[in-house]
Amino acid sequence: MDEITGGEALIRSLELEGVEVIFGLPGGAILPVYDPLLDSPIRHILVRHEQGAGHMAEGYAHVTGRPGVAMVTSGPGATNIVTPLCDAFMDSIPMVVITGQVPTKAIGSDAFQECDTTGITLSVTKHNFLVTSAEEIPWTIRAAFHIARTGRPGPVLVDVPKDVVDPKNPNSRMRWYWPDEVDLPGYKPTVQGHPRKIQEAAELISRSVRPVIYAGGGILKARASEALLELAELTGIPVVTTLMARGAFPDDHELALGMPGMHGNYTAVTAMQKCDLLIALGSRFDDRVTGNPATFARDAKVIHVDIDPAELGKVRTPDVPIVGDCRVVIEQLVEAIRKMGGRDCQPDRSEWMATIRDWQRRYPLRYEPSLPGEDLKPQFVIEQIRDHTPDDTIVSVGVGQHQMWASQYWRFRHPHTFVCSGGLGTMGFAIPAAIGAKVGRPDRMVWAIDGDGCFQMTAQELVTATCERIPIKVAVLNNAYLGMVRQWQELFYEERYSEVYLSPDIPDYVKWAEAMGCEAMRVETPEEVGPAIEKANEIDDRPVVVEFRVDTREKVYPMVPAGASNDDIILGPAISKGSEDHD
Ligand SMILES: Cc1ncc(C[n+]2csc(CCOP(=O)(O)OP(=O)(O)O)c2C)c(N)n1
Repeated sequence: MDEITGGEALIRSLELEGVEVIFGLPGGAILPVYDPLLDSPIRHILVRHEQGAGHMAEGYAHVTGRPGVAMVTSGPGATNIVTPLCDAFMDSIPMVVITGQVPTKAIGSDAFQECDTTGITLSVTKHNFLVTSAEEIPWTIRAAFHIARTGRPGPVLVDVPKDVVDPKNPNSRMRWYWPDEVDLPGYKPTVQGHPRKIQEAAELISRSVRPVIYAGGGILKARASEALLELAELTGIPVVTTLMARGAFPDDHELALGMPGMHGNYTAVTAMQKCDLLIALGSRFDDRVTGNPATFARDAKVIHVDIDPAELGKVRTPDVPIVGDCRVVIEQLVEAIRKMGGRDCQPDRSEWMATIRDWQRRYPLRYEPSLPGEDLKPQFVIEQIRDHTPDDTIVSVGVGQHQMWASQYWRFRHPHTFVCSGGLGTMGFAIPAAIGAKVGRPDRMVWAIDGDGCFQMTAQELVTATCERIPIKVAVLNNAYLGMVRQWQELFYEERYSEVYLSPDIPDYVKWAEAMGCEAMRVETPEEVGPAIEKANEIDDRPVVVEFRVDTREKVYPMVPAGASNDDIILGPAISKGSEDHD
């Protein structure tokens, strides 16, 4: 058995876990781990801010399904990554974060760059570890990856005091071993659905005349898109895909209803309100989806499938709760329904589908196109990017109006093509997440669609992208405002615009992007949009930033105001007008 240092053991453990890339930034406490990294085949991407490392790891995990890995130093390095940890926790993204810590003996002494990292991150990680000896390292890393990727995926943090990895310290010597498996008493995620519950669910489905499948992010996490398609087609039940599930079901499928929720389309929102059975698959009844829960889907019985038992009954008591992996449970359901006669055992739902088709016809998503000489419409820009890029392009977004328009106006045909901060709603997510996604899927085209406010939060990671030759494309929708906040002030604060105006010209986005090594363009008219996108698509040796000057006044519709009932959905002028045209 060879004797090695804790630092070497840590890197070797990551290699054995199949890690191909680490996003990070070194510092004093983590130096002894950065040193053996020089001798490892693992690629390291040096970020400009630790928040970037965390979101890159998330983007990587989102598109590959493998845990993203980030490594940072103690104190400020660790606190800078708390936001991505919380983001990953809320969106169930598998991630392993390694943080340096001051030497064991200095812990608790207010040492330089000490902070209580495990304390701070306790509530935003699925689990965290403070390593206390070098021997623990292989087991801890193995356990961290196991916890991050099994059950409900999530972020796991491993805090490593400097002495247990420092070659100059005798505490770091250890005999290398690699545990075959990790046994974690009390941690045994339930994967199979209970057969009796599966049967109950199958029977309920086969009795309902107005069912809707409410597909959540868990479908993507469980790699259950194919199973979902099979269930929907077998039963003929329409599917709504939440913000976190966009891409889990193809938008061009006849059973696709699109996104529900605060900015969902009328049909998706209303079908959920009026259904008699809600089949919730890996969805968490987020308040942005339910609106006021007391009035949400009043007549519906609920089947709720989730790998995390804590989700069942959290917001709405299900009639049939099923704990299990979404893919496995859906396959079980399909089998049970087939045994009962498959399509033949489903009741006649033609009236329900006719009602849905009528809503779709009367209330499609709609915006007023700009007249010649008017400012660009952000929705138009998104449609153009959509139409000028390959079908399987990965889109990442920030948070705000542009995020909602992207979800509404993109047409998703493939799973894992929409990378979005849904739970925490983190501005500054788009660019680092796009970088991580491109590292994970270098074969795919990756566009970040960002707001001008969000862009200013993490744009410096474009320096990372240039230096590392990661050719992402960025569309900045410059509306000169913190647009989503402006929208709320306009609708709910009598147009009293408090602290939401950003200058349209400062910074100069083109110059800024060029200074970071990117190709950059500014687009102001509809005619320029398509050619600029085509040009951006052709550049593959560095990142590209296209600034689109868009209409400041444009709002996201439909909208269910926060806390209101989904029955009170506001259509907005363009959609209302469109619906009258049909009458
Ligand atoms: C880190 C962070 N701070 C504040 C917010 C609150 N917030 C939500 S959307 C938004 C405005 C985003 O503006 P911009 O990036 O320009 O996008 P737009 O809405 O104009 O498309 C703000 C401030 C947030 N989500 N995240």
